[in-house]
Order: sequence, then structure tokens, then C-alpha cells
Amino acid sequence: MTQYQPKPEHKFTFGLWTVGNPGSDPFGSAVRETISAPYIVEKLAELGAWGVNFHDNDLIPADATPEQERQIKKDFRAALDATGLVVPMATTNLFKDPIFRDGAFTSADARVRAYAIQKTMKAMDLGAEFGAETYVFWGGREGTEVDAGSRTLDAMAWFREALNFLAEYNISQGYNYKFALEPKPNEPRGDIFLPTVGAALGFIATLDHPEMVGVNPEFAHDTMAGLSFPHAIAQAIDAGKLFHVDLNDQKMGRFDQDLRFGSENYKSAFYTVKLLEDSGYQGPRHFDAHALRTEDYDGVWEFARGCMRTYLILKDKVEQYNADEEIQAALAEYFVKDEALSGLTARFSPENAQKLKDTSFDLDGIRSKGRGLEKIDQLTAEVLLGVRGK
Ligand code: GCO
Ligand code: MN
Ligand code: MN
Repeated sequence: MTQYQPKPEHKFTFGLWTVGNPGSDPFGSAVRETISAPYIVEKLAELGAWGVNFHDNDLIPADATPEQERQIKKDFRAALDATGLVVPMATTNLFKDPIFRDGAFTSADARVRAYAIQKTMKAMDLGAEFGAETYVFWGGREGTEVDAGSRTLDAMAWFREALNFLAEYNISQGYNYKFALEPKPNEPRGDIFLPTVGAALGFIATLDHPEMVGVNPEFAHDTMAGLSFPHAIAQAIDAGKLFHVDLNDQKMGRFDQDLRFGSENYKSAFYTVKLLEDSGYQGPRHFDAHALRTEDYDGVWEFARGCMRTYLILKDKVEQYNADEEIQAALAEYFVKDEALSGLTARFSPENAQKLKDTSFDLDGIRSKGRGLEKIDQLTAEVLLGVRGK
């Protein structure tokens, strides 16, 4: 049991909104009482987490008086100091207030857009006060159910304008945040703008400070849409843009379930951990997940422990996979090497192009040989099922 004990060095984080989620859904009210931020900090530290993240209003309720705000910050700070928990990421709630019913940065109402930027600047101030280094932008309300307003093209321009404004604010305040855009295909909107990691990466390239902005992919979001999460994060890593990651689980084609990490799609969870670990990703391992609505707080802490333990178990499996001689031998066959040809294709030159044109390939030989993936996949399954010795 102690083998998979989460520790701060593993960089596990949770949002106040995750373990603090009281379990209400569109059909039913809360099943758990609301718990305070300092209590959450204390419990997370006890479980071995490294950090805690928040939306502005998770910490400071929208209707708090200045006096209440001061007291909340003081108590939260005291809990952080007492436990050593850090706040690596902060974000803005741009979805709860009815004012954002048709978008925040992309609302067709200029007053709403300006208010969303104002609210975000204040939330950035709050995050910076607690040392946050990553600032997440999840545009949950940035989208449509109907295209009746025909604002999609304008929305792209407004979204860009907002991010450019906030990037300058980041610089002028010396906050040094890295911005991370979090794509999601739908929910709460019927269609959310920038629905995939690829869409977000394309958009980032159009910003004034593309170097400041990366992505925060979430397991559930790609899985909901039937896409591959490991492929999404691989693309983010390749682009040097994996600034943060939201780990959870999800059944394909369902509403946003936010299940315990690794509870549903073992293989995708394994390849997710493998990509994060093998690529040397240094950021937080953030669990943006909720305990099942069936649970009381005992279940919530089981859930939080479970997310972290499963990550560590899968990390162990990755090490086992990487060290498994039979798997490595099969992989060596799979990755067919040809230095002469790779030398030609690595970089264009007229000479290389000519040589490549003159090359004759053993096409039938290549065509007739299978790729050996059944074997590699079965060996991987056996590692995951725990029947291959270490
Ligand atoms: C969701 C999102 C959010 C964001 C959070 C941080 O599906 O509701 O994943 O949980 O991650 O707002 O920006
Ligand atoms: Mn989500
Ligand atoms: Mn998320």
C-alpha cells in the first residue's frame, strides 16, 4: 500500500471546485454540504497532494464584502502556510453568472466582453497573490446552441482581442503567468468555440504573444467527442504547448462525467501517463474530476486518493513497460530503421530529392510483412493486467 503513497514531489493538484463539489446536477440538488477552502487544503495535504487551484469565486464568493474577502484570504493563506500546499494554477469563473449566458470574451454584447476582461484581471491579481504560475482559460460559455446570431467569426476576433489584452496586463503587472487554453467540444454550450487541442493550437499562433500561451487538455473533453486524449496531448507536447493538464475519466458519448482518473479507460490512462512521464513534462498533474454523486465525504477522499494512486500505479507500469525486454524487442522491430533513407528525407536538397527519386524500394517485401502490433498490444495489456513479472 505504501508503495503508491502520493507525495508533494509527484506534483498532484486538485481544484477547490473538484473535491469541494457538493454533487448537484441539472436534475438534483447538492448531496454533500459545502466545505471550506482551508479544510480542503488540510485534507489534500494529508492525502499527499502538492497543490490546490481555484476559480476566483471558489475562494471569494461573488457577493463577499471587502471585510469577508480579507478574512477568507487570511484563513486560506494560513492553511497553505501550515500545510506547505502551493497554488500552481488559477482561473476565472466566466460561466456561473447569468451575465455570461451567451459567452464572456465572445459575447455579442460589448459590455459583457469588457466585464469579462475586468473580472479576469481581478482574478489574475488574486491568483498572483497566492503564487499561481499558470492561468487557465476554459471558455465554457464561449459558444452557441443556435447560430442565429451569426457571431462565430466575430467571436474569434473578440476572443483574440481579450487574450491579447490580458497578455499585456500579465506583462505590465510582471505576473509572468503562462496562459493555458482549455478546449472542450460542448457542455454547457451546444458547441463551444475552439473545441479541440488542435483548434486551440491554431488559434494561439494568431495571438500577439503566442509564446505566453499554451493548452490545458482534459481527458474527458476529448473522450466525450470520441477523440483520443493521448493523441491530443502528444500534439500539445510536440508543439511545446503542454502548459497544464486536466486528468479525469469519461465514457465516450456521455455528458461530462469527470470520473476518477483511470477509472474507465485504462489503456488511454496508461498512454497518457506514459506521454507525460516519457516526455519529461514538468507541470502539475491536476485532477479536474469529481467524486460520484453517490458519495459522502468519505467517498470524496477515497476518490482523491484513488486519482493519485492510479497515476502512480500507471507510472510504475510505464517503467515496467519501458524495461520489459520482450516489449522492447518487439518495438525495435516495429520501428524499422534505415539510416541511408532517413538521411535523404531528413532535409530537402535537390541532391537528396534526386537520390530519393532514383531509389527503388522492395515494395512487395514491405507490403507483405505485418506490423506486429497484436503482439505489442497484448504484451501491453498483460503489463496492465498485472500478469507480467517485473
Ligand atoms: C469543465 C472544465 C472546468 C475547467 C475549470 C478550470 O468541464 O467544467 O473542465 O472544470 O477545467 O473551469 O478552468
Ligand atoms: Mn471538464
Ligand atoms: Mn477542466
